[in-house]
Amino acid sequence: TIEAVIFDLDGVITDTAEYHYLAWKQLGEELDIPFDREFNETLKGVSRTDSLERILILGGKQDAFTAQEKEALATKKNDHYVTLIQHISEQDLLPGIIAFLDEIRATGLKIGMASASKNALTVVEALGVRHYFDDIVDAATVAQSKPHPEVFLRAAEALGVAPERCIGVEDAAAGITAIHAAGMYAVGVGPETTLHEADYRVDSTDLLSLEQILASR
Ligand code: B16
Ligand code: MG
Repeated sequence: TIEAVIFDLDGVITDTAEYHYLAWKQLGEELDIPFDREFNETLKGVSRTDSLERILILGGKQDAFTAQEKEALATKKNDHYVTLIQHISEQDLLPGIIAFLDEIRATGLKIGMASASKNALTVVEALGVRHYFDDIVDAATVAQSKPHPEVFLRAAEALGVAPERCIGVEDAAAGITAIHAAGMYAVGVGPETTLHEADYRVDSTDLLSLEQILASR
């Protein structure tokens, strides 16, 4: 029996990807490494340090900076990102998310979060949905990035629910891999092309229904 649903944040509850994109793009321009939205897709669900590394590799500059300089660059991106997310409100919730959270609550399941973002708590509070979550794992304390299962396993542990009794909801391919590696049932939100490994998939968040997910198992 399923006892908990664990959510990814960016791309499932809200679309912070656009703000991450704007912040990385500005840093990329300063470093003379321009990139487009298509490249930005490869940064979804990827941690801050790993995202910077991918951008530097794109520009052939992975060896141009010391570890300390890279840390300063990542901080610069984050400062800009934090400024951009100041404006987040309930308006930024993806369609159908409140109804889905209410349905899960009404069924008596626990709700957790497995986000790679160190800003997850700030974003969830700004969206006005903090009260739905029984626990939110601080990504700052997670060592391994998705596709590694660590963040999902930590989320299940925090809820006190065995991984095989959890459903994970993700929009990124690396996230689906992480959910499976954690031994959970994977629900994908997005196109078949990227999420073909999901156990159950919907095109968009407004189509998420716990009843249908449970029936698909
Ligand atoms: P931060 P998720 C991920 O969030 C984003 O998809 C990814 O683009 C971002 O780099 C990562 O969080 C880290 O975010 O810099 O705020 O710690 O999809 O795992 O909710
Ligand atoms: Mg995501």
